[in-house]
Amino acid sequence: MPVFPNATLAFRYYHQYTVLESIVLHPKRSFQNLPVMKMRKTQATVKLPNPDSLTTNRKTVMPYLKTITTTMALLVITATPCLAAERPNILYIMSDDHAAHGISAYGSRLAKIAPTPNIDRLAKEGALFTNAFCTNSICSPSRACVLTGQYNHVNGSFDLGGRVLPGKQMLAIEMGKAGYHTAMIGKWHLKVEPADFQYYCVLPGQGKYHNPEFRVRGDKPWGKNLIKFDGKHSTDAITDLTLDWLQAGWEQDKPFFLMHHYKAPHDYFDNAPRYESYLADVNIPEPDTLWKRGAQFGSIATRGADDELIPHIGTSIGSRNPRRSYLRDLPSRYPDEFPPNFDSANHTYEENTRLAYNAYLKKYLRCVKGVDDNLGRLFKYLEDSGQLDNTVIIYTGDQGFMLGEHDYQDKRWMYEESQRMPFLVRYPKTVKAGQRFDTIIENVDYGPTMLDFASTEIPDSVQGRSFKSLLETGKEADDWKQTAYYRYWMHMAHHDNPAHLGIRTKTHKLIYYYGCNYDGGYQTPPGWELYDLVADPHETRNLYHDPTHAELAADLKRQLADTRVRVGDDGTHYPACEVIVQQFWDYDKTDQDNAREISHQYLQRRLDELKAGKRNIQTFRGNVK
Ligand SMILES: [Ca+2]
Repeated sequence: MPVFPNATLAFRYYHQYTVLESIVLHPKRSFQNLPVMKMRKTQATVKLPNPDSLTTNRKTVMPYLKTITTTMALLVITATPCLAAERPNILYIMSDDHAAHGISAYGSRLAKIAPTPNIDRLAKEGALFTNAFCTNSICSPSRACVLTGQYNHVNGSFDLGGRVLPGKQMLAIEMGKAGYHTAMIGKWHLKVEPADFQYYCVLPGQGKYHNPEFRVRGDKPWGKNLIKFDGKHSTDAITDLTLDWLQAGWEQDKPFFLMHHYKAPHDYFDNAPRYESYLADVNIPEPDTLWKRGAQFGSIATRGADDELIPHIGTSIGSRNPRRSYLRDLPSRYPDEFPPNFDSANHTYEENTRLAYNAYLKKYLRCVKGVDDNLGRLFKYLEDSGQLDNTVIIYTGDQGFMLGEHDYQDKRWMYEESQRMPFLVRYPKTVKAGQRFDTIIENVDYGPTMLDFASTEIPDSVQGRSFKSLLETGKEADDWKQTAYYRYWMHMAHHDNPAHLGIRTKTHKLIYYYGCNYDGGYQTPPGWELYDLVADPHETRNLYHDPTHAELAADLKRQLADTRVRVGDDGTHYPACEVIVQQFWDYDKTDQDNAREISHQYLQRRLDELKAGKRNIQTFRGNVK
C-alpha cells in the first residue's frame, strides 16, 4: 500500500476502493441501495490502486471498475439513515487503565482538581455503575472478555499473550450478522487481525503515544499495511480516525457498531505537549494508604511471614520495592517533574515518595485530560450530525488502576481501585438520565448487553448476561448474580503480584492468593484476605483470621466455590496449579505453617535474583519450586 501523507487520505482511499469494488462485484446489491444514497464531494483527492496490484479475480472486473472509477473517484457515498432510526448505533468507548477514581463523576479525591466533564456528561444524562468489575485486571484478557462475553479460562486469553482468533470475535460477528456496520479503531492488543470487523484501524500492540502508526486492512498480510500520523498524539489521532470514519466510512443505511479504544492513559504516560502545564502547580491529593500500611492490611501472601516480603510484593510508588518503583523509573522519563539534578539519595523517604507520586499522577491525569477533551470533540460531532440521541454510548476502561493506594502501582490486583471498571451509558431514548446502579456487572456482560440493544440474539457461547432491562426499568432482575468472579493468572510478572482468585459481593470481598504460576511453580506464600467494604471501603483490615468473622469467611468461601462452578473455572486448565489451589483451600494450621516456610524460601529466591541483577524474571511459567 502506498504511503499517505495522513490517515484521512489513506482511509478514504480504502473506503472508496471498497465501495467501488463492492459495486462491481455485487452490482445488484449495491445499486439497489443507490436510490437512497446522496452524493457529496469528498474533501480530498485520492489515487485509486494500481490495477496491476490487484488479484486475478479483481482483474476480470477492472475495465468496469475503471469506468466508474473515473466518475466516482471524487465522491464519497453517504446514505439516508433509514435503518439507523429503527435500531440505535452503538459506540463503545474504552480507554486503557482509566480507573473509575480518575473520573470526576465517581467523586474521588481527584474529582475537584482533575474534572472530566465530557465523561461526566454520560453519567448526568445516563447511567453510572459503581460495581462494574473486570474478571482479570489486565489489558488483553479484559478485552477478550468484552469481545467474547466469556471468562478467560473459556476464551483462552489468560494473560498478556491473549488473543481472540478471527472467526471467534463474537461481538463483531454478531453485530455484523444483525446488519450493523462494524468498526474497531484504536488500541486492540489482541495480537491477531481484527478480521471479523468490517473496518479496522488499530495500533500495533501497545502502540506509541507520539507519531502513532496504525494497522489497516490492505493488500499485504496482516500487520504490514500501515498508516502513520506524524506530529500527532495517539488520543488525537484515534479521535480523528473515528470522526473520519463516521463522516466518510460509515455506510449510513446501517446502524454502526464502533469500538473506539484509546491507548491513554496506559503507562508510561506521555500526554500531548499542550497539557504539559496542566496541574503543574498542584499538589495531587494522596490516598491515606500511600503512607499507612496498617498491621491489619493484607496477609502473609502480600507481606510475607513477619512482614519479610513487604518490599518484594507489589511494585511501589516510593522506594519500598527495590526491583521496580516509580521512584526508580520516573525521574529519567519525566525530569521536569523532579527538582533539577535530582538524586533520590539526597531526599527522605517521604520526599521521594511524594515526588514520585506527583510525577505519576500528573502524567496520568494529563493523559486523562486528553481523553476527556477528545470525547468532547466526538460528542459534539455526534450532536451536530444528529446522531447523539440515536446512539447508545458506553464509556469504560479495560480495568481499573492503583493510583498510589497501598503504595501500589499498576493494576492486576483484586483491590477495589484495580478491580473496578468505570462504566457509564447514555441512551436517552430508553435510559433515564441521572441513574446510579450498584448492581454487580462484569466485563463479560457488556457484549450481551450491546447485542440486546441491537435487538439481536445472544449466542450460546456467551457466559455473560444482558443488563439492558436494568438500564431501562431501573430494576435489578430477581435472579441477577450477586458475586463477581476474579482471577489473575500472570503470577509475579512485571509488577510482583501473586496469582489470586476471589469474589466480590456488594458488601464484601474474599481474596485467595494461592501464589503459584500455571505449572505450580515460583511459589509465593498462599494466604486469604477478607474485607468488609461497607465498614472499610479502602480495604485496610483483613478480617479473614478474625474469630468474630469466621462464619462470614466460611460462607464467602462456599460462595467462592459456587461461583467457580458457575463460571466453569474447574481447575482443569492448569492442573498443577489447581493442586496448590486445593492444597491451601482449607488453610488449616499445617497450611499456615507451610505458607511461612514458602515465604522464607521466596525471600531468599528474590534476594538472590536481585543480587544477580535479574530484573525481568520469567515467573509465570515453569515448575521449579
Ligand atoms: Ca489496560
